[in-house]
Amino acid sequence: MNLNFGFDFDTVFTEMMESHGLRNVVILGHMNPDGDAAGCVMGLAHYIHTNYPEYHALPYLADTLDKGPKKQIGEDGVFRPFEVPDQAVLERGPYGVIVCDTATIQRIIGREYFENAAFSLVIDHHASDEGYGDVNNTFISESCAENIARMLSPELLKKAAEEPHPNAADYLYMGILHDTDAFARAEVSTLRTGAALLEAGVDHRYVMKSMLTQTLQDLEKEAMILSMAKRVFDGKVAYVYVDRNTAEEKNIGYEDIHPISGILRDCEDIHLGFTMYEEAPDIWRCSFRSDIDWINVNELLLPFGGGGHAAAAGLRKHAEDPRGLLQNILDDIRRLTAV
Ligand SMILES: [Mn+2]
Repeated sequence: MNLNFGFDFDTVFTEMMESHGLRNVVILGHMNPDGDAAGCVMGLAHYIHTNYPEYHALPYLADTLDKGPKKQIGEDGVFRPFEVPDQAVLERGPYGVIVCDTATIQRIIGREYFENAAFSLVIDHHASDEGYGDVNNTFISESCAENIARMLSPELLKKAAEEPHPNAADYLYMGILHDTDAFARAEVSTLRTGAALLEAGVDHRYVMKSMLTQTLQDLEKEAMILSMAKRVFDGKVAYVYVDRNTAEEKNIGYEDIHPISGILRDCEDIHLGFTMYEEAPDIWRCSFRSDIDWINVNELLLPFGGGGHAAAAGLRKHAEDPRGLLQNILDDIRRLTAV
């Protein structure tokens, strides 16, 4: 079965390394990495480590990573991606960089490594990707890990899947699980790629452990936050607004807020769920999840300086008048949907 879509990672990668005389490659993802970003970075690092021993892969991730993926990476027998890449290695000469799952240069964690690289390869799945990098392969899909799994050599991926868990195949499968909510959102290609990874040796139950991380206390906090939801436009839209005072008083961190917009959107009677969270004084992080045929949230947020995917997008904004920002967003929702 050929799952490739015309971009052959092995050819592009070896050409990038050989034509620039590179031996080291730094692999990066986006800030506050989710399972997909982490799965892509770690999956590629293991794939290169197993199949290209002549090259040195240096994965680097922010340690503000979600709890489940962080646990899986804690079991990694090869890489310590939360430590900055070995300077001694990088100072030996020019190196290449691969950036995964990151739509804009601004969102790269380890941006200085991207800027100082001799060559950059960007692999992404966001509609809002800027098209940066020397080679940019952006293909809109449910998860970046699916794109990567499809552009790798099936034989070499199989070989990498024979390594102890967690290996390249486990990590790519983890990326797909996290960005599709365990295949709740999937195209034919998503299920085919998942099946190919399982056939290569991924243990579904093992990787699922990176999804199931909530304690009873987490659920109780989630219920408390959900009880703060306001509904507008006949209840079709629901949002949670948390300013600094509320966050401190109720001990609500960004990791608590992060899943809320998706939970709201997944309600049968809600088409759009979003959250506004004051991360630092006047700095607002907003997360939007929608039914794709009701509103495109990438389009909604572009005028505000945010973006992402049609059904999942975000905005981080300095706002001295957050209530005004909220009102502007609600006005645009009305304009785009005629509610
Ligand atoms: Mn992603």
